[in-house]
Amino acid sequence: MTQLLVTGGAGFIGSNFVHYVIEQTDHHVTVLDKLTYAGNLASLSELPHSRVDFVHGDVADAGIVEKLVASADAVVHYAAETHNDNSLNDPQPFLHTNVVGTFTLLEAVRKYGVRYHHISTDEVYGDLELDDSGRFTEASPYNPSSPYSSTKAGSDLLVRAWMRSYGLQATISNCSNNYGPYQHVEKFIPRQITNVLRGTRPRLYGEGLNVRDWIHADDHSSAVLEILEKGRIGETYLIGADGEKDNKTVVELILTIMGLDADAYENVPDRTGHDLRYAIDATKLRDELGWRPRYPDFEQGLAATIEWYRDHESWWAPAKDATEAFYARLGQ
Ligand code: NAD
Ligand code: TDX
Repeated sequence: MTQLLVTGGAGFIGSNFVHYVIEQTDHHVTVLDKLTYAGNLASLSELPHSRVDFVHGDVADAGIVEKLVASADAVVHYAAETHNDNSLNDPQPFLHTNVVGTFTLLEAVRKYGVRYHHISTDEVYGDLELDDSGRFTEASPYNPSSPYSSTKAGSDLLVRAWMRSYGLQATISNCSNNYGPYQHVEKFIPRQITNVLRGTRPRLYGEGLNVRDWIHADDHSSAVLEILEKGRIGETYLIGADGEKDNKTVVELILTIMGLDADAYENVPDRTGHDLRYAIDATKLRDELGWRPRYPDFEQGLAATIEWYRDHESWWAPAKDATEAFYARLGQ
């Protein structure tokens, strides 16, 4: 049996990964999570206690991290501050968790010689023009735009340097925008779904022409497990499922699926420095590891996600008022 240490396992993608690992393998998982506003223990509550341990702590706390890494066979590092709008408002926690937290983990992994997988984002590559037919590849230059993406880029570069300088047994993945259950209501898709459930109109930044490349969180999890098990040490893999959509189309789909007029949304002021388009070329992952997404149909996945939020109001309602108060202060 493999002992996995999953940081940030009470967050959106981390908790989906823990569910996936428990269903698909016989591994034991220890979750290390600080339970910031984005962490929610309820996302793990249905999992068997015999297979999942929870440790409340900061990934930048070397004492806790060393103890947990020493008894792990592999570490998958999801913990991060993740919301661009928050990073524009207050970048400090992004530096602490994304940069110092990753550094702390890398030092422990180096000390105990443990296999490490680093979770990152396509945002490290900056953005593409709307009329550009190109997509990001593993060879794209780093060019992050926001405090969030620059700290993620910094953490990736730390991993690369630790691999080269200290021979760390590591891999990196950079994934596109995820959707699915357990995503915080501050993020685009859950915000609009829960707005509609509350009788409020969805909020589209600017004209809604910006493009995101959507992937179901379960497809992200299957790719990460594949890389952990079969990926070549020292390599970076891009993860994406050919799910490009502009934001206006996504809002219109949500409204239509929920039985409202497609234009029943508000245009609000745009995000500062708003990245135009992200798009992933996942050829390396597909060709080398034979990975394929299991949820390639975005509309179907979106409809299932809407149902999940409809059925789990007790999961999201506690965060909704504070989130909307934050956006109201920004005029968004
Ligand atoms: P999230 O904000 O939902 O969850 C982050 C989790 O990390 C929370 O449980 C939080 O409590 C925990 N955390 C924060 N600071 C911590 C600290 N100092 N110590 C320990 N735990 C801490 O994030 P998410 O959307 O699930 O993203 C997870 C990872 O995936 C991040 O590294 C992010 O950069 C990456 N990623 C996200 C997306 C996306 O679309 N959401 C896409 C690509 C990559
Ligand atoms: O109310 C909104 N209205 C709106 O139009 C919100 C919250 C967002 N948007 C737009 C901004 C983006 O173009 O929707 C798009 C998606 O926004 P977010 O959900 O904030 O995601 P994004 O900024 O694209 O970043 C996400 O994907 C990459 C994650 O939050 C990151 O953690 C990940 O690295």
